Amino acid sequence: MAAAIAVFVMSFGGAAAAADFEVLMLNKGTDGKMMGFSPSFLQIEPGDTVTFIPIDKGHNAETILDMIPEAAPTWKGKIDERFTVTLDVPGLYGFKCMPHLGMGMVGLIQVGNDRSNLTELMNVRLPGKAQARMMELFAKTSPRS
Ligand SMILES: [Cu+2]
Repeated sequence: MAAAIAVFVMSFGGAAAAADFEVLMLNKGTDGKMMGFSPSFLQIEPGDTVTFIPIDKGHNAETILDMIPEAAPTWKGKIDERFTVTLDVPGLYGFKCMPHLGMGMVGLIQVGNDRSNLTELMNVRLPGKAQARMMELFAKTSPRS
C-alpha cells in the first residue's frame, strides 16, 4: 500500500503541468486579414487547455465536422462566450467561427506530435476563403517523429 502511494506521487510529480493557451477572436487578425483567430495555429501537448477570448463581438469557436481526431469529442462555444476546452486526444483539430466561416475565420490545433488525421482534414471542402486559409495552416503542422 505504502509503495503504491509512493509510486503514484513520484509519477504525478514527474508529469509536466498542463498549460493553457489563449486564442483571441478578432474582427481584424494580427496578420491583417479580416475576421480571424489569433493565433490561428497552435501546437500543444495532450491535456493542455485552450481558452477562446471574445475580444470583438459576434464570434464563436467550434470544431469543424470531420476535422478532429476520431476519438475526440466535438466542442462548441457560444457567440461572444469566453470558454476553455481541454484537448486530450492527439491529432489535428480544425475549428471555425460559425458566422464567419465563409470569410475564412478558421483555425487549427495540433495536439502532440501527431498529424495522422491530416488526410481526413484535407478531404473536407470548406467554403469561401476558409479553404485557402486552412491549407496555409496545414503547412504549419509538424510530422510525427
Ligand atoms: Cu467570427
